[in-house]
Amino acid sequence: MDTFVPSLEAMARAVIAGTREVAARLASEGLSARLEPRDMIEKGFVPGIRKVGELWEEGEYFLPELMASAEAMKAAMAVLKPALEASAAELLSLGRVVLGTIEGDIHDIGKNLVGSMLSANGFDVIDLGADVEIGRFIEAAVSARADVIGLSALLTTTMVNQRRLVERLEAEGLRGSFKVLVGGAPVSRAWAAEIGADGYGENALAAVQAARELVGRKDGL
Ligand code: B1M
Repeated sequence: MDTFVPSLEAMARAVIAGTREVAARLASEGLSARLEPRDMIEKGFVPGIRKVGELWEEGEYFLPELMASAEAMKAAMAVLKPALEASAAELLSLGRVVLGTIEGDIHDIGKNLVGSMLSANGFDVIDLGADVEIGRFIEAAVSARADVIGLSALLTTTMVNQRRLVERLEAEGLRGSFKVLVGGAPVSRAWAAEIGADGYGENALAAVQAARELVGRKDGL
């Protein structure tokens, strides 16, 4: 019997429609059909949630639709994450990243994607979740002897907390102990430079590339 191969467009549509069961089923059918988890995420589910953002900006979608779509995206990610991580299981750890969405900000879809991609590429990721207090990032980084602190921010009102974390590291004499990687929709390379962060990732793959460079630099390579 032929294996059913779900389309990337159907994945995007499931997120736009906010149907979590359909999104999870398509992800699982995609795995059975040996589609690459990375392709399903980047070419299927992510374009869906981006479209949702446009519909929200155009006033077509309201908070309930936004939340349903976010849940559908998460349901698909929950199915795909183990497969992404399994492909990294044989890699030696490249370094340890303490990751989270910054204080005041509950958006976690992009952060989760960054975490999954980092894990899939051989980083040890300690995910603190969303709306994480600045002090908690620092405590976790110290106790885990992290190489990188990764900060996601989706709001113009919360990206300023990325700067506060860098300042706090300086005040506590810890600035040299960790590399700070920042990202999120309102964040730019210019912002990263302005606040004295060490790295910036425009998307999840760029975050992996930046983290690699940061770990390499730290070892003096
Ligand atoms: Co919110 N929201 N939201 N929201 N939401 C945005 C961000 C917004 C741009 C929508 C808009 O108005 N156009 C807007 C922010 C405006 C601004 O600040 N300029 C907004 C707003 C206003 C709000 C509320 C204030 C709404 C309200 O309550 N009135 C509220 C905030 C609550 C809070 O945080 N305190 C809110 C709430 C929500 C939901 C809960 C409904 C839901 C989040 C669910 C969840 O995450 N669990 C939600 C959603 C889904 C969005 C949009 C539609 C989509 C965000 C998303 O998941 N994108 C968003 C509109 C948009 O972005 N166009 C919007 C997909 C994701 C894969 O992309 O997160 O950008 P992204 O991550 C990318 C890159 O940015 C990068 O890599 C990722 C993968 O490619 N990246 C990193 C991210 N983190 C990184 C870290 C790195 C490196 C790269 O290094 C560590």
